[in-house]
Amino acid sequence: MAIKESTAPAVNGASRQFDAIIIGAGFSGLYQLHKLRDDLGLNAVILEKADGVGGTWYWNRYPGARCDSESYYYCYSFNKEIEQEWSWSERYPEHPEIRKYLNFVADKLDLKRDIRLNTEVTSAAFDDATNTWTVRTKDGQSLSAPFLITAVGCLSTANVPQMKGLETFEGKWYHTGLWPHEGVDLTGKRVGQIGTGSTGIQAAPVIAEQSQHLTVFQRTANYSIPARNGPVTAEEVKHTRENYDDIWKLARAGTNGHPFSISTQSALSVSDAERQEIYEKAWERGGLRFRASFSDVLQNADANLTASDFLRDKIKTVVKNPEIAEMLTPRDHGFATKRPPIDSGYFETFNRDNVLLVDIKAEPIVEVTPKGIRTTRQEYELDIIVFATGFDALTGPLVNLNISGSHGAKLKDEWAAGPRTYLGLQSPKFPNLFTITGPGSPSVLCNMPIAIEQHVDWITDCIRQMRDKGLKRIEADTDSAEKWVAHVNEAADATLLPMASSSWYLGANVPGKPRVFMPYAGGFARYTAICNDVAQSGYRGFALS
Ligand code: NA7
Repeated sequence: MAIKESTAPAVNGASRQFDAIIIGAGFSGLYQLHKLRDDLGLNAVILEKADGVGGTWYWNRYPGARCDSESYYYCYSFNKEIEQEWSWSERYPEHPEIRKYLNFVADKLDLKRDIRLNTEVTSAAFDDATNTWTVRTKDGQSLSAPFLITAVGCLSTANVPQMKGLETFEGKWYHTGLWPHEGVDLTGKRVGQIGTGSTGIQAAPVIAEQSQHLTVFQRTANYSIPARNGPVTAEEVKHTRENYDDIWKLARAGTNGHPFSISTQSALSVSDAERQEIYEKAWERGGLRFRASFSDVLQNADANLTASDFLRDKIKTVVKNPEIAEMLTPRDHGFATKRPPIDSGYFETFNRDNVLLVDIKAEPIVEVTPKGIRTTRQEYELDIIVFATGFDALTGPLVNLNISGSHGAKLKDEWAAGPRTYLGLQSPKFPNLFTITGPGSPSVLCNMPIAIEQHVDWITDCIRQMRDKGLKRIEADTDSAEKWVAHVNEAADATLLPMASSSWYLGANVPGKPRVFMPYAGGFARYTAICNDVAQSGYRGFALS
C-alpha cells in the first residue's frame, strides 16, 4: 500500500456538529477516532494543527530523533492485522519510520477521511445549558460536540528559553521539537547545542558528525545508557509476531508498560561482585531496561547510589579527558530520578576533536550575541544554535488550548497552582472533557502506546455506558480530584523521583511553572486497576446526569 505522509482535508469538511471532537492526530487521537467511530458508531472528527498525522513524531525531526522504547512494543496492541503486517527495521525506530507506521495505521483503518489537517484549535468552551463543547479554530471554524477529547500529547509545547539578545543572532536557531521538515544542512557549520536531556543526548553525536564544530552548553550533567540500536532481524520479527499476546500481557502487568519485569531483588541484597555483574549485563544489553536491574533502584537512596556510581564510572571509562569526564558526570541527582536518556555514542562524542563542552553552571550564559553565545567567561562563535531545551510538559499542551469549562471556568486558572485532575482523565468544572494521558496519569512514566490504549479504552467505555443509560454529562467531583492529587503526590513520594530538583516531571525546567510532580508514579498496572474499579463502581467520584 502506498503511504503518504499527508492527506487532503477530510471528506466531512463541511460538518459542524459532531458526537465527539478529538484534538490531535498522534497515537492517541488516531486510536480514539477508531474506537468512537468504528466501535461506537459515533460521528467523530480529529482536528489537527499539522498537515499530517504523527503527533509528537510529526514535529520531532531533529538529527538522531528516535524512540527510546523498543520498536516491537512502541506500537498499538489493539489490532492483530496491524501487528502481523507491520515490521520495524530497527530496535529503536527513527522518527520517519514512526510516522510511516502511524500513516499505515490511519490508512488501514480509513481514518484520514475524518481528520481535518491544518486545523489549529484556538479555544474550546463548554455550554452548561446544552452540555456542548464548542471548539474554534485558527481558520475561523466553529465546531461543536457533547464530548471533547484532547489527544495533544505530553511533550508538544516547545520550551524556548527567553535568552537576552536572541533576536540579534545573525545565524539560525532551531528548537529540536520544531525542526524544519526539509532538514538543516549542518555541513561546515559551527553549531551550539543547549540542553543535554534525552533529546540533546540523541542529537549531539549526529550533529557532531555532520557539522564542522559542535559546542554543547550543559546546565545539568546527565546519566545515559547505551541504546545498542541495530537492525531487527527476520527471526526477531517472526518471534515477536508469534508472541504478541504474551508481550502485551507482560507490558500491562508492569510498572512502566514495558514488556519486561523489574527484578524482585534489592540492589543491596547481593554482593558487590554480583551487583557489578548484573549491571554490566544490563549495560551490554542496553536500553531503559537497565533501570529494572533491581527492585529498589527508584525506591531506596542507597540502592540508587549503586546504579548511579556504576554509570558514573562508565563515563570515566569512555571519556578520555578526565576533566571533561568529570564535567559530564551527574552529581546533583540519582540515576533515573529524571527521565533516563539512552544514547548512541553520546559520551564518545566528547572524545572528538570538533566537540567542546561548556559547563554553564560554572560559566553561565550572559547573552546571545550577533556572532554566537557569550558566557561569563568568553564568547563562542556559532552559525547555528540548537535549543534541545525540552517542553512545557504535560500541562502546557492543554493550557494552551484556551479551554473554558462550566460557568466559564478557565483551565489556565484552575491549574495555576498545578494540574488538578481525577485519574488524569478529567478535571472538575470541565464536564465531558477527557484528557488522554493527562497529568495525574502514568503517561510519560510509561511506554506511551500502552498508556494511551488504556485511556482510550476507558474513555470509550465511559461514553458507551453514558449513551446506553441516556446520560448526557460527566464531571469529576472536586473532592475526588483533591484526593487523587494527594494520591499522585503520595505515589511520587514513595519513590526517589521528586528528589531531582531540575526534573521536567516537576515542571522545574520552565521558569515560573509550579513545582508539582505531575505523572502518576504508582505503576501502570495499579493505575489500570484503579480506573477499572472506578468504572465498575458506576464511575465513583464523577457526577453523572
Ligand atoms: P529535557 O529532558 O527537559 O531536557 C532539556 C535540557 O535543556 C536539559 O538539559 C535542561 O537542563 C536544558 N535546559 C532547559 N532550559 C535551559 C536553559 N534556559 N538554559 C540552559 N539549559 C536549559 O527535554 P528533552 O527534549 O531532552 O526530553 C524531553 C522528553 O522527551 C524526554 O525526557 C523523553 O521523554 C522524550 P536542566 O536539566 O533543566 O538543568
